[in-house]
Amino acid sequence: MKILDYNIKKILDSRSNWTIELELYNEKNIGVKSSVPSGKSTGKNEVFNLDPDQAILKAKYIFSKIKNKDFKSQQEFDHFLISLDKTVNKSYLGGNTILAFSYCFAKLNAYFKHIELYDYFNNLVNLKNLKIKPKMPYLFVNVINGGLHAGNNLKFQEYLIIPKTNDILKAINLARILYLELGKELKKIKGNNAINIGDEGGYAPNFKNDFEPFEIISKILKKLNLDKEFYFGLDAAANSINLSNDKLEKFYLKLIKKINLIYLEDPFAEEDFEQFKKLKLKLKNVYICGDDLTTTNINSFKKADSENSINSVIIKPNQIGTISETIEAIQFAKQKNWWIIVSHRSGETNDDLIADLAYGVAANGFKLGAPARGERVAKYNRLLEIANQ
Ligand code: 2PG
Ligand code: MG
Repeated sequence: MKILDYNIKKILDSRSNWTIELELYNEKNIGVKSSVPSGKSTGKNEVFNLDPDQAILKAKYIFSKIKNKDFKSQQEFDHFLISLDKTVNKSYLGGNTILAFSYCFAKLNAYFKHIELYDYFNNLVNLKNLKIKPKMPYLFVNVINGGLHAGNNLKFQEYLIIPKTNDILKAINLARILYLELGKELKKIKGNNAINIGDEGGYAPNFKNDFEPFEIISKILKKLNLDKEFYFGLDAAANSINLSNDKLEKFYLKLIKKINLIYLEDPFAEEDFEQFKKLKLKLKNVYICGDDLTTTNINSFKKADSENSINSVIIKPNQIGTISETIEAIQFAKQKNWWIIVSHRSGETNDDLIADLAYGVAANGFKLGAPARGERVAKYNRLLEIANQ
């Protein structure tokens, strides 16, 4: 497939920061569009993103190098971009610029092949010894925001509810029922301001302590007779928390006695592979997940594997900058039998590509924010569209 033309412009993301939106056209003048998100609690090994004005200049350069070239595969295209950049963290062309091209190439190539984007990802992820069929993930729904994503007193970043079904219509319905009831309850017990929301659409009032959000949620679920329908998860994002490992661990152990917590993301600081391992050995029934620890980077995945630190991993394409490297990381994780959680970023756009990724690679989970706000709902609605086909 040959690239014939491009167009790039600045658009707003969900935090009112500028980001980039790229259009790419092939030789048949078919065009696709992609935009890139951005994180706030970022891992130190993530790719480097350029300021959007600079990214636009670099896009012009990239286009001059790819124009009329015939690319046979996603890998060939992505590796060409990586070879143009030449840096370890994609700082010359910008992780964001490269990702926008990689996303567009995937959409264009799927279109060119007359297949759905999720099937395109499914073809990429399958290997001789790895046969995966597309499958709906469990939804990891953020209903209360804290940490860097909110202006409240919660230390921990994301209080997650996980409907126990991957029937997507049922899962979304359970999520929205809880979300709406939680809003009413918070307003009742904490006043009108309690339903102000954080970056990912979760409510963000002050709480008595860091357990209270789950206590309130559990109470509501009991009242609705839905307490058997959900698991719970927490993205601690501990890198941004000023607490000793001892205190963090005590909190997690106490929390597990109170609720059915099956998922714990970034429980310790981003380089503490050893501490992750200790907790994983202690908590046999909890998925201990790396995010800032592993940054969708296969080298960090290998380190986490050799140190026995995790049994679950977050996948965010914009941590690493290309589809091909994202797929490589997923393949590694699948071969280790880790739980794979495809995830949005806290600063999002309406691009719904990651929904196709989550379904196409049969991710175990999909972390996609609250079932409210356009940039989050775009991903929920894409899953509904896929389910309806
Ligand atoms: C996380 C993410 C997304 P950010 O820590 O998992 O929820 O936050 O995009 O700010 O890194
Ligand atoms: Mg995280």
